Amino acid sequence: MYLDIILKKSIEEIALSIQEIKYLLEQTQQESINKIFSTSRTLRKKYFGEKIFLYGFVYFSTYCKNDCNFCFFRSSNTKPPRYRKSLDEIVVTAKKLQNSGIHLIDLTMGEDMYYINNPKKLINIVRKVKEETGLPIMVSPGVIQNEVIDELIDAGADWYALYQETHNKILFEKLRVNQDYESRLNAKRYAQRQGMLIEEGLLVGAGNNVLDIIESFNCMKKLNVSQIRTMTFIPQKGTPMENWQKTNFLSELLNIAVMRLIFPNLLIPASLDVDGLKGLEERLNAGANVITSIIPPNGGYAGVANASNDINEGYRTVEGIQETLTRCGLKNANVFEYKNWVQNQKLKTLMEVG
Ligand code: SAM
Ligand code: MD0
Ligand code: SF4
Repeated sequence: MYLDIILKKSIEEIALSIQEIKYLLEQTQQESINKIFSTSRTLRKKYFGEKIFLYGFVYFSTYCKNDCNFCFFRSSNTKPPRYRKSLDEIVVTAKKLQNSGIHLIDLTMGEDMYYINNPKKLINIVRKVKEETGLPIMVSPGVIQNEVIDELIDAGADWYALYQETHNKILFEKLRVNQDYESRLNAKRYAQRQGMLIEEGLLVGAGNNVLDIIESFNCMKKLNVSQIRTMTFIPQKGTPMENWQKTNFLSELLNIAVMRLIFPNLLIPASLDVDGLKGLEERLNAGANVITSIIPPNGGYAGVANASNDINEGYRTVEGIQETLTRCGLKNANVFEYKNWVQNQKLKTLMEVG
C-alpha cells in the first residue's frame, strides 16, 4: 500500500517527495491518519524518548501597531483587553512559571510603539528575566531592528519566534496587511546568523491550501529552523475575519505529524492556545514534543488565539497538563535536558548556517 511505503521511508528517514507529502496531508480515513500519527510518535520517541518540553507564556503587552486580519489584538479592534505589564510584574510572573516547572519563558508582545520607541526597555525585560531565572528565553516581539536583536542576544535571549503564517506571498499580504514579507523573513535570518535559534509558524484554516503548506515545509527546511509550528486559525470578534468558516483541527494535527516525519529531530509545539487543555492529547498523539502557552492563572494575562480560554481555571498550568501527559505515556523533561538541547542545537545550527 502506498501509505505504508511512505511511512516506511519516513521511519528510515529517507526524504519524501512532494507527491508523498501531499498524499499524507490529504488523508481523511481515520485508519490511515492513525498510522501516520503512530509513525510520528515512533520518530518522536527516537529523538526525545518520553520527554516533553514545557514553555511558559508571558504576553506582557497587548498593544499593537499592526492590523493583521486574523488577530484579536490588531490595532483597529476595540474588543481585546489592552495592557502593558510592569517590569516587576513580568519578573514575578516568570519566577512563578519557573517554580511551577517550565523550561523556557516566552516573552511576547504586540508590535507595541512604546517598546519600538524604547527598545532599551524591552532589552531590560529580557536581561532581568534571565538574571532572575537563568532559564532559556524566547522573544516574540514581531519584526525588530538588527541592532535590537544584537542587544537582546547580549541580554540573554536564546530564541526568536516570528511566524510567517504562510509562504504564499499573496496570502501573506491578505493576512498581514501592510507588512513586508521579506523583512519578516530577514529578521529571522539575521537573528539566526547571530546565534539565536528561530521558530517558524504556519496558520491553517485561513487560506493556506495543501500546496502552500508544502511550500512552507520547504521554506522551513531552507531556513534551518529549530522549532516549527502550525496553529489553526480561530476567528476573532471585532475583526474582518470574524465570520470566517471555523475549521476542525485535522489539518493542524496532520501538519504536526507530517512535520515530525520530515523534521524528526526538531521541536514541534502543541499549543494550549488553540483548543485549550481538551485539545492537548490529540496534539501530543500527533507527535508534538513541546507544550506551549502555559499561563499562570489570575495574573491578568491573555493568550493570543484564545485570549482567555482555560487560563483562570488553571488548566493551562504544569499541574493542569499532568493527567494528559500520563495518559499519553509522556512526562515532563527536566530543565537540564532542555538547556542541553538548546546548547547543542545552537552549535549545530551555527555550523550549518556558517
Ligand atoms: N506580535 C508578534 C507577532 O505577530 O509576531 C507576536 C505575537 S505572536 C504570538 C502571534 C501569533 O499568534 C501569530 O503569528 C499567529 O501565528 C498566532 N495567532 C494570532 N491570532 C491567531 C488566531 N486568531 N488564530 C490562531 N493563531 C493566531
Ligand atoms: C502559543 N500563544 O504558544 C502562544 C504564541 C508565541 N511565541 C507563541 C502563539 O501558542
Ligand atoms: Fe499585532 Fe502580532 Fe496580532 Fe499581528 S499577530 S496584530 S503583529 S499582535
